[in-house]
Amino acid sequence: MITLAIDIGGTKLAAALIDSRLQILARREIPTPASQTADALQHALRVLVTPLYSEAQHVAIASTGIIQDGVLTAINPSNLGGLCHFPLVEYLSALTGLPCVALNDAQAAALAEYQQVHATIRDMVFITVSTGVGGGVIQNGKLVIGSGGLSGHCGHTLADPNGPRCGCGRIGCVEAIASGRGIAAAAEGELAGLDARAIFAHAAQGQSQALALVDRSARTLARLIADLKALTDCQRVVVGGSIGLAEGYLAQVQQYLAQEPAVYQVELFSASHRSDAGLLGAALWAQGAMQ
Ligand code: ADP
Ligand code: BMX
Ligand code: ZN
Repeated sequence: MITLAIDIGGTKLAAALIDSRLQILARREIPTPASQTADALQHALRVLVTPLYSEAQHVAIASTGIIQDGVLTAINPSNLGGLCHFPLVEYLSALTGLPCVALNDAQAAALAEYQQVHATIRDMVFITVSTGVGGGVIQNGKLVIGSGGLSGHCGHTLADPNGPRCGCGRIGCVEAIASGRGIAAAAEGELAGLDARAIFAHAAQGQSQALALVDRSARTLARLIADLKALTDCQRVVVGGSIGLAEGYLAQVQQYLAQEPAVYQVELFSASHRSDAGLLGAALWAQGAMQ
């Protein structure tokens, strides 16, 4: 059984053919279109999956946004160029003629990462620090999705009541500060207009504003992790996304977490599947291995 797995993020769209042993047989990636229109996303998805889907027997989608009944509803539409709503399953099943399932990207990544841990770990949280900040919670060995699909959306918990307004409408969300977009939005002067990847490159060169922006993200993430420990009693937190995986970032988060009282300490790990966690988690979800 071959799965066509698709990962829809705010910055990139990835697709892969994955076999029942969770081996990736082929993989493609293109940028996410920065357009408010569903047409632009439809076109990009068509370009992405057309070379792959004839080899697959079903489709599994991990996508940014709240995913319910196969439909994407953005909690932060600005991460998708203003797009609020997209019927993922309807569009991709019509395009490919294959059965199709969908879940949130961070929830999917949590499933894939949880499969890697020892059975003594029953409670785990996955956090992606990427275009946004997303999360997936495993409690008592099971992924928690919630009746509305909102469970784990920890990027929209409060980091700073005096902070910037988040695209979700709240003031001072973790995402507005710690995410790639949050880092880029706070850049001024010579860093203004750069994306987070470029800001990390400046930080690696020792540029002081860039170092401060990365530091602010890492400190905010550490506080979020302490909150998540208090909420879920997680035994492990796994961090992914291009920012979460960036050189030195998790070590910085760890340093800030170490400053919190002992009860908030939890083991931190980088996503073992790196940027494939969402794709593999979607495939696992579709194959029913964890349901
Ligand atoms: P998506 O949000 O589409 O899942 P990513 O996980 O790649 O995609 O996250 C995209 C964000 O990560 C963007 O803000 C981008 O600028 C930033 N980014 C990409 N590569 C790096 C890198 N090597 N170091 C730091 N930030 C990066
Ligand atoms: C946002 C939200 C989450 C998502 C998270 C990470 C939207 C469109 N997305 O908080 O559902 O899990 O970003 O998404 O509202 P990514 O695009 O950074 O991977
Ligand atoms: Zn928010």
